[in-house]
Amino acid sequence: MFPMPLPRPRAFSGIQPTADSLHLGNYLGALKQWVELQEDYDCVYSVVDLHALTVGPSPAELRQRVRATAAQFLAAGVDPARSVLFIQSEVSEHAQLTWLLNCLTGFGEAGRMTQFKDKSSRLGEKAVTVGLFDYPVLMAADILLYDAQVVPVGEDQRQHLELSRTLAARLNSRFGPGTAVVPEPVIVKATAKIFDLQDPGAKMSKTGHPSGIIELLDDPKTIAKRIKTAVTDSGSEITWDPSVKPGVANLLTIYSALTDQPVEAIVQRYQGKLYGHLKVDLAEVVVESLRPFRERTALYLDDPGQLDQILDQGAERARGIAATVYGRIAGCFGLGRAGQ
Ligand code: AQP
Repeated sequence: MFPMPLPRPRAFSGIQPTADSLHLGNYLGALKQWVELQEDYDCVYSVVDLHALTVGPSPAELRQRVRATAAQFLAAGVDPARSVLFIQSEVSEHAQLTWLLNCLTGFGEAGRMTQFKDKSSRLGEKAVTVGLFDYPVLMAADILLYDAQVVPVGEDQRQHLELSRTLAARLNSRFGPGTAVVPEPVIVKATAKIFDLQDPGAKMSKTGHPSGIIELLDDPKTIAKRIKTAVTDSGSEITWDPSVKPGVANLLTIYSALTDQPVEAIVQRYQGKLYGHLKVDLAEVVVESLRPFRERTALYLDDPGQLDQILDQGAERARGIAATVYGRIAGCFGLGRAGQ
């Protein structure tokens, strides 16, 4: 007799299909950790298309981006044999649990989310929807629905994750321990925030200015141009000093994360050299790191049958977990005639 393997702890995360290509911030801040966590966790990863509706994409655009985002997860190394990969809207419990959590979330509590404040001030009052306001509650539902112990995200999601933790704790205090699992963030400090190449004070973002972003599916010429025209700082010496030289620090962070070399070793190698040297070499590093990624993404997109099969299987596995957890939580609220 072989001993039964212990169940592995669960990880959950998602990325919105809000662009044709993910960017280097999404990769280094989140996806890279997703792939590594597969070694030790039971991972559930989602293309969170319901979240993407908060920015009003056209139906054709959304459909295309959902497929492209799933293909990029696979190309980055999400392994469907080990992890659940699915599309959020194909599991109806996400919307159902959101409603239950809405009824536990204070209006003021949701209104304090800085990402909502930033996005709503950019969009203007007329374009802001209740959906955008409710985004963090939907995110809490995503996480709690899988009893996730850990959630790998970038720094920008820390506050949203704190709300998920608060809501899980509230469920437990109202209905008893074990109603929900309180999730922990996994935020890798070094790459928690990759900055815009033209504005090193702002995070690299899908909705940022194109010249400040490196898209994972960009062609080599565009990548090289973006890096060579990245804003650097006064002076010419290559040193690690994020507060005085945020532009150079951002380039060093990217270099270090993609080559798995410590920043200090890179700085040491560029003693006496100019920013231009660093940019030329970094352009090469990024182009060569992303080349296989781009090729693998194209293979998945060229075989829609295979992609559909992976997503169908993922949805089925996700539904199995979500239905059980939703049933448990909904019953606590008094929903369902069979409960006590
Ligand atoms: N610049 C970044 N540095 C590190 N991590 C980042 N993430 C996003 N930008 C950076 C992480 O990527 C994951 C996916 O994000 P998302 O698509 O769900 O939403 P987002 O955080 O709003 O990402 P974007 O790309 O910046 O989109 P927009 O422009 O729509 O706001 C998350 O884990 C996030 O932390």
